[in-house]
Amino acid sequence: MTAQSVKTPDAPAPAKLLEMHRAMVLIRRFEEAVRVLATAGAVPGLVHLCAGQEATNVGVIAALEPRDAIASHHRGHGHCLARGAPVDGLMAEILGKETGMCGGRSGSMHVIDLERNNLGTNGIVGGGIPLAAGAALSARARGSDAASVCFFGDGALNQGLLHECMNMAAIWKLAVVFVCENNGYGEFTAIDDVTAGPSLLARGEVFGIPSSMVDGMDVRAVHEAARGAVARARAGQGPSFIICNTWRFGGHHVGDKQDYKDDAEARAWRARDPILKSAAQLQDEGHASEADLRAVEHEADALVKRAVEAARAAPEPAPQRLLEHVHG
Ligand SMILES: Cc1ncc(C[n+]2csc(CCOP(=O)(O)OP(=O)(O)O)c2C)c(N)n1
Repeated sequence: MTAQSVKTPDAPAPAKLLEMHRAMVLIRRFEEAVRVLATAGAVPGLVHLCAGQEATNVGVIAALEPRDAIASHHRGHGHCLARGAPVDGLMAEILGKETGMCGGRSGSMHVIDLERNNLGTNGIVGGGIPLAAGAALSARARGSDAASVCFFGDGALNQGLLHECMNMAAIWKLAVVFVCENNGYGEFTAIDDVTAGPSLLARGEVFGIPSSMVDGMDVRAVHEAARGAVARARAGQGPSFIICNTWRFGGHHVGDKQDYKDDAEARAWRARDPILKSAAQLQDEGHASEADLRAVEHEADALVKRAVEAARAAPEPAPQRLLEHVHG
């Protein structure tokens, strides 16, 4: 079977499009609440928000089955939510509370949700890449057709880990989808200032990995690319590389003043808000009325409000239990 002969599954039905929209709205509202909490000093440590990047989170994860694995990065709340993490548990985890998904031990950057095959958010740039490659190798050994996805930022394009894992995944035809969420910056530095070579896609092409670039502000475009890549992975055709061009609406972390960003460019990206685009498409196509879309927002607001209240009221892990789960 050639790489071209795997058919991309059919386009999503209206119910799925609405589900993807709902997931993006939930992420946006969740991140806004985290921003407010972090600004008020309620979140221990640095927190990196993914508002603006919802289409890349949701478009890819909506192409997966429960048996597939994901590995996220430091800007990973959206991946967790898109994968079905409980809103209450995630919020409490970010606030370091005992009721959090990981008992308040992981915080924002190391949330692990094995129940949903989420190998975790990750504070190491590129750290999720070998985890996803390992999950694909494990699936092969178990005779499963499960695929795995690693998400990473453009900053990871220059990490040795990526190149090593791409090479190995290509040689062994591992069922991995490498997803770069290219938001143009690594911390406070524009990607063009630190990235050599004529083309970002060449990072995958040099290993013979089918590589494509999509509009990361368009959930449907991302979803289509991901469906194709997952289909290839399941068919035993090996890895794919997708670069989603996107934009983080906020700073590198909450509190970053973003002096390094050009205002006009930021405005232009904001005008391409993936949620506004999805809402307009759903309305134009008659899949959702304005009232339906409003209801989606209210539902997200209610979930997030409840999660914030519960997380704020929850206890911190008791000091005498802090050494639980520590191995060594
Ligand atoms: C191996 C490693 N090097 C450096 C850092 C410090 N660091 C944290 S986030 C970051 C930038 C990452 O940029 P990118 O991958 O583009 O993701 P973005 O923050 O833009 O989403 C850096 C350098 C780190 N956490 N891990």
